[in-house]
Amino acid sequence: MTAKEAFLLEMYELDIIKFGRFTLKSGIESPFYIDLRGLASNPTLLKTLSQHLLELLPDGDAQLICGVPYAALPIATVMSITSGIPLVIKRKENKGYGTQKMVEGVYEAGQGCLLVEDVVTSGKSLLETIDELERAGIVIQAILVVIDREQGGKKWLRAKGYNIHALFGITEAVAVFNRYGKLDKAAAESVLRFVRHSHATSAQAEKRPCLADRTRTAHHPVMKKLVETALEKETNLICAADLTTADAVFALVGQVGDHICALKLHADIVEDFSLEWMQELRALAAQKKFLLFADRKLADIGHTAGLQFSGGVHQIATWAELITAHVVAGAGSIQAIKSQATDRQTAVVPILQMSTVDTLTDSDYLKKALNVIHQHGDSIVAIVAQGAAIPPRFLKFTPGVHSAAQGDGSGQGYHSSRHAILNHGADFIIVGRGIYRSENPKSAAISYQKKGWEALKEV
Ligand code: 5BU
Repeated sequence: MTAKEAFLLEMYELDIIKFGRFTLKSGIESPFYIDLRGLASNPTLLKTLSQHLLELLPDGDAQLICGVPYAALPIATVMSITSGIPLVIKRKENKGYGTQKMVEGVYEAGQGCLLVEDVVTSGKSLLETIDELERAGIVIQAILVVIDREQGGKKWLRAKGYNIHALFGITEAVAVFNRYGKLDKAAAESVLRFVRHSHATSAQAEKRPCLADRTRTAHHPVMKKLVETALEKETNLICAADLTTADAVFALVGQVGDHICALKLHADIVEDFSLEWMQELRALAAQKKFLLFADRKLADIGHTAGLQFSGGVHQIATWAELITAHVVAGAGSIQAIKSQATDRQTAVVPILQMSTVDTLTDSDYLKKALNVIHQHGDSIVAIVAQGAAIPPRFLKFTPGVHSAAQGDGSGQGYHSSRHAILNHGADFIIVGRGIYRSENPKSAAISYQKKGWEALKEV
C-alpha cells in the first residue's frame, strides 16, 4: 500500500469521504460526499496531506501560499509552516469598512502564489478566489487540489491556462476503496456512472420547454398525444414491463395502468406473444390512456430495420406509437421507420446515451449521434439520454431510475427520479424493476408518479 493510498483510507475511516446519496449545495444529488473541514481537527493527517500536496510541485518556487476559505485554510497554513512559504489569507466576505482588502497578509503585486483548494467540482468557486487574488496583483502560479470530483472543473480551469493539479481524482479514489474492500461494486459503479454522466450542468443550462408549452409546439402527433396524456393523468412515468408472459404484462397493466403515460415493452421477451394479445393490450391502453412503446432498439442497415419494424412475428408498426432506435449505423433505422409510418402513427425515439455504467456512448459519440438526430428531427419525438444536453424541441426519456438501488450488478446504473429530472433534465422517467419487482407494483407506480410529477414542477 502506498502512502497516498494509506492516506485515502484514513480519510475514509474519518468520514471525510462518504458514499451513499447526498444532495449538494447546488441541489445536485451525488453518490458521494467529500468534506475536508474535519481534517482541521486532525493535526497528524493535516501534516501528511500538506506534505503530499507540496510534493505535487517539487520544483515550485512560489512566494506565497493561499487556501480557499474555509476548508483549505488550515491545509494552506500547515503547508506554509512546512515549506516556509508565507501565507496570505483570502477573506470570504468584505469587511465593509477600513481598507476593504480581500486579501490579508504581507504580499506584493506580481508575486507568484500557490492556491490550495479541498475539492474541485465545476471550478466556479475556485475562479472566484482566483479573480480576487488576481485583482490584488497576485499571480496564480499553480492550483493544488486535494480531490477532483471529475465534473469538468479541472479541465475547464486548465483550458483557461491555469496550472492545476489534484492529489486524487474520484475515479482513482474509488478504485482504491474498492481494492481495499471499503466500497462494494454497485456503489463504485454508481460513482463512476455519476462522473461519466456529469454533463448535468450543461443539460440544466439550456432551459427546456415545460410540458404545457409542448402541447402547442409539438411537431409530431405522437408527441402531442404523449404530452396531453401526461398532463391529463399528471404522470411522466413510463413503465418498463419487462415480463415474459402475456398474462404477467396484463396483470401489471391492471395495477399500474392508471399511473403511467406509456408502457414500454420488449415484445421479443414475451414467450406467448401473439397479435391477438397485442390487440387486447391496445384496447386496454386506449381504455386506461397510455401509449405503447416498443423498446426494439433498431440498429441495423435501413433495409433490415424496416423489416424488423413492420414485419416478422411482432409487426411492431401495427401497434407501437413509439419505438427506440440506435443511430450507430447512421440514419438508416430512423429513415426506415419514417418511410413506413406513413400516417405518422409511430414516432422514433433514438438512443443517444445509455444508462449502463460502461456505455460506449461517450461525448464524441454524442456529438455525432446528435448530428444524425438533427437531420431527421421531424420523425423524432424524444431522445433516450442521461445527463447529455439535447435539443429542446425533443423530449428526454431517462431510464436507469430506481428509488432504492444504485445498480443491478449487471451494468445497469440507477439514479432517483428526482436526480433524473432535476439534474439530468429528464422529461419522462422509465422505471422497470423498481415497479414490477416491488411488493406492491401499484403503490410503487403511484410513488414514482408523484415524485416524478413533483420534480417536474420544480424545473
Ligand atoms: P429497469 O428494470 O428499471 O432497470 O429497466 C430499465 C428498462 O429500460 C429496461 O427495459 C431496459 O431495456 C431499458 N433501457 C435501459 O435501462 N437503459 C438504456 O439506456 C436504454 C433502455 Br436505451
